[in-house]
Amino acid sequence: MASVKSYGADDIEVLEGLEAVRKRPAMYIGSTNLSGLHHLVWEIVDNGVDEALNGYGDTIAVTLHKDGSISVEDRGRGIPCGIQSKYKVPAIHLIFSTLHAGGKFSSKVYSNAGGLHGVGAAVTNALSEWLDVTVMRDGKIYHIRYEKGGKLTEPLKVIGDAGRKTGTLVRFKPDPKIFSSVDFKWETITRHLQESAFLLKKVRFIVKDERVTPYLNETYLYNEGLKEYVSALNVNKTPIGPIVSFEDFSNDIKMEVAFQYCANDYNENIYSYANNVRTHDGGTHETGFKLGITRAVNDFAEEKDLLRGKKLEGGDIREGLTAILSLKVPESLIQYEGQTKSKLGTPEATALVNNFIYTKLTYFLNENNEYAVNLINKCIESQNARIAARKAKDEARGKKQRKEIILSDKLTPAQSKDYKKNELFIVEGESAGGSARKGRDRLHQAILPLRGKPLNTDSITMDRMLKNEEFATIINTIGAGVGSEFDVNDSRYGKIIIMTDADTDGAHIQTLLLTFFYHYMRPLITNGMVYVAVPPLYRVFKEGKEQYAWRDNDLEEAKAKIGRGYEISRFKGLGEMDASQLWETTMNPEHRMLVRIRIDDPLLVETRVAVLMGKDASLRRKWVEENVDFNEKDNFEELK
Ligand code: 28G
Repeated sequence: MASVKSYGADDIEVLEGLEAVRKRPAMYIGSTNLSGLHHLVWEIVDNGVDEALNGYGDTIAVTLHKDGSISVEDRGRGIPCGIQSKYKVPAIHLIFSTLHAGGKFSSKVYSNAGGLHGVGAAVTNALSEWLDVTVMRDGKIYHIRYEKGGKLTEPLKVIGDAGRKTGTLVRFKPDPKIFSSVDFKWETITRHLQESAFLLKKVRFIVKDERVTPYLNETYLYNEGLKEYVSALNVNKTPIGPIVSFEDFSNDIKMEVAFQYCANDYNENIYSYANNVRTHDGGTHETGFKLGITRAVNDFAEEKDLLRGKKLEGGDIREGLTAILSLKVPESLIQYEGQTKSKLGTPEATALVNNFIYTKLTYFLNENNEYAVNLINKCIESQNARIAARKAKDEARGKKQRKEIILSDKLTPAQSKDYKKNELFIVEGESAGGSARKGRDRLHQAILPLRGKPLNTDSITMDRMLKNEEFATIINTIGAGVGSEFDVNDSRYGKIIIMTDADTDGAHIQTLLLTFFYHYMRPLITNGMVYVAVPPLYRVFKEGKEQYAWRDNDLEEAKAKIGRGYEISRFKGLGEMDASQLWETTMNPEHRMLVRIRIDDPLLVETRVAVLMGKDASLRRKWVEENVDFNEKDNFEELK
């Protein structure tokens, strides 16, 4: 069949562009670890999503193949394959071989601004062993192929008849020379696509994993969008009232919000987005949202005479709130604060969202009086709790002394009063607790052993949790309050380190503790103060010499270091290590490995709870294997 012209001098220039990407990949995709690897996928998916957003095609399908490649398919118009007039090469070739192709050639107003940098399909090509594109368009099937970091090996060619079908299929295999791991993570990909599906209602996302038997298969399609997102986030909670949603369009900015209140939740759970990218650190739109909601509730409550003078604070109104705020801002207006795209800076967003929420919520409260009165009573309860806590604290300060807390006799405290430097080890089992006590750094490390499994705090009230001895001890030990009264500045420890066996029971205990911290001391997590200690799996030794291995990869290295005639012991639990081994391998800041607990993905936290609390141990193991990535060096850096 007909080949579509060969390429001229421009092509060489183009290849030099991709060389730059291969030389400094992190500049384009943030890193060359798992996060960077998945970035390659988001770049391609985002193009398909853009096409769907423009109204062409309503399905995006992602498949993980056995050979380590991944394919993404859409049913849009198909990437244009004609010769581009300026560069005299097919448009499709420009898209896959020039940087910034997306911005330069497109005239679209809103863009699904992709991952961290939104750099386009050429970056994916540059960092792939090979990349194939098949396009159905104008009744034809076109194909083009690149190898070894974006070198054109099969020029654009018509390979068949498409009939009336249209769409684009991109399949690529990431280059193992670039990435520390080329193992795509099912969990990472499904969570990302599910998040996209919530934000882009009515677009169907299909994901398939052919690497495992039987194949894994998931479809995400949400006709109600953000409402369903809120509903998924609140699955394990006790909702008060319905999920409410508003949308509006003003000054070229599209604003959407969905929210719901829950009982027994002392946190505010606000997740904001700009052009379908999570704005982790909020920004002008989130500020506007908070202002609007505070104003609407206070004005309404005042008008109905429900407040007796004292106004509600924003925090009183946001306690127990789950909200998704999503803005579509035209490219010309979008601004971010700081280096990353995690904080929206667009100034006009504050007033726009403030007025949007104020107007819609005021109307809603007036139309739903019973809901409104309930909500305001809940806010007043939060307000009373806050005032009482503040008063107690002021009194304690007035006495000019830190309240001497009677510490549990289970705790072995640290000697130092330098709270920021102190570390609290919460240890699985009395016997490991004993070794930890003997082996620790007395100055800065405190040990709190746990007996058995902690209570699951996911679906119980705070009152019940407080009656639990184990948690009462933890709260008392940390000394910074609990729930809405928790104040991270009062924490007696700079690091809270969970130390369990490296098995499923250990993972379960970790989750139960993390669930507790997530619900009742969330600032500890958002401030990066909660860690999981990773004990080694193996000891490789020969008379006088020993090496530890934390993962299977390390084992080979350890064997090599010890040399011939080594012996290996496998640690099944912390209890098998004596005090000095435990210190050396797991507690000593010089050698230990810690995983800092982050909550990047709200849904992941909620589903993790569901998966890990469930009865299915294999699901649990799979989750731990996928999400606690022992190959991710960045999990461990600066975490000594
Ligand atoms: C399957 C995985 C990834 C895509 C399209 C469709 C068009 C397109 C893509 O245009 C820029 C804009 C117009 C020349 C646009 C088709 C207009 C008309 C498109 C994808 C330059 C590129 N017909 N579908 N790009 N054009 N899907 N999926 O990448 O002026 S990328």
